[in-house]
Amino acid sequence: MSAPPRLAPATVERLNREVERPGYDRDAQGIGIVHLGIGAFHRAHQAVFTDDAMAAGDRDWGIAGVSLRSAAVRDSLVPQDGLYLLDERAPAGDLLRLVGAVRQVLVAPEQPAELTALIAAATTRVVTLTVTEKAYFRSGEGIDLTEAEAAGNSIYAVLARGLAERQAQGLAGLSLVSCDNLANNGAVLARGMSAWLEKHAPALRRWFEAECACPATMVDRIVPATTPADRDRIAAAAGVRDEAAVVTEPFRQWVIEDRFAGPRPGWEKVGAELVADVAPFEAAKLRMLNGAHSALAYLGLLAGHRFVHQAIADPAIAPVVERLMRQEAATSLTPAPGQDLGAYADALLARFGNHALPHSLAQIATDGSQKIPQRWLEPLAVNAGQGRASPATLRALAAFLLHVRGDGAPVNDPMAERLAACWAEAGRDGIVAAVLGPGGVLASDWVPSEADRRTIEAAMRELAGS
Ligand code: CS2
Repeated sequence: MSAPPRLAPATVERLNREVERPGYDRDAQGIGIVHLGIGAFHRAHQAVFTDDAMAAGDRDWGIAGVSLRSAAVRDSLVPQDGLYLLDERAPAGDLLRLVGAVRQVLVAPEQPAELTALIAAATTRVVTLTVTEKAYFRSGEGIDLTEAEAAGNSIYAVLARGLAERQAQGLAGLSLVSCDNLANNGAVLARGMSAWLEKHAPALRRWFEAECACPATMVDRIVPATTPADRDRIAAAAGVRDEAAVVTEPFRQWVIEDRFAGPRPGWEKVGAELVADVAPFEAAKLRMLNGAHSALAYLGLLAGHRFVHQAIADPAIAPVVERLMRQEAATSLTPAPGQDLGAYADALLARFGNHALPHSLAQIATDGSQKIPQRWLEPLAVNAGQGRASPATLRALAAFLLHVRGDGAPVNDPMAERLAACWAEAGRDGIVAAVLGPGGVLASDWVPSEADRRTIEAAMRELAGS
């Protein structure tokens, strides 16, 4: 049998019949959204909601996707004219669909002028972002301008160039929609943008604050990195070869603050929830889902597991993760009316157990220093303030500290060197204070008590087997 042809508009007719197709005339749609950070998560989440919104009748919300650094996604998507397959994997079977929403892909360092022109186009009304936690350069309540400036194509520099052009042309402002896993992601982006503009273009800062909006969002869909084996399996099932295919779970959720600067796709017609206040949903997701994920990652890697579904099946790990979700994360939250945190924990456990979707623990363990503050340290501070112990979260912290010492998988973290230096200087007796104490690398509102320090040290001894 000959190899399947490469996915492209001309080969769409070769797709097997069961693959779902975009329910709209793709060639008739203009671009309305610029997306920064066109990785797998965006392609499995916001692009799918937008694809559905266009199928439901909304027009001209095609997406121009931007990579801030690497050319890999552009190189896989452009030969396919932006088309890719989404493989929704469940124990009961797979659902394959072709997504048509992405119309253009750019690499920021290679095409700065085109990127500015796209952000400044009159037809662009929304910019969405999935750039990961570290790309915001958070520092306390603000941003670290020096670090952001050193980064070259930071989100702030890229957006500022496009916004300046819009202002110069007398165009309307934009809605800038952060879809990263940060508490108050809209406010983080707005504050960072204001700080950047205050230094680099003060008049543009006033225009930005008056004309643009940064709604907060909670995004949720588990999207493991696509593997070569996934691409082979999808080619066999679809009948065409897709170098940009994405694998995910059936579940998806998007809660969006209903505060836009102008028009937006009708995402609420296709399952998104437009609400006045995202905070209770964002906090529950960060502390329960992502908090449990990070605990599974560090405890699981130390125990020799590779995937989430294996770690959650380990009788030494599952009770810790359940306790973290139900008795530590959930107790730190103030649920919105109707928000059932017990049912949420049940649903999360079922999603973690999806063995049809192997989700690498090493992927989740990446950038822990950027994730742990909102996932673990904020709930620890709330619980400590209310006199509640958090032994499961402390055990997870012990596993994180061992991980950054190098006990398990390779450490992939912008603070890896600083954390390794803490271990070298402080050793096991001083590591808790050096990382988590006042002035420590991850200093936060939560200051470990003496009892917390002893609990973490005992857990480290136990987990390291010494
Ligand atoms: C994960 C998230 O890699 C991680 O840190 O916890 O990417 C998680 O899979 C998503 O937030 C789920 O919506």
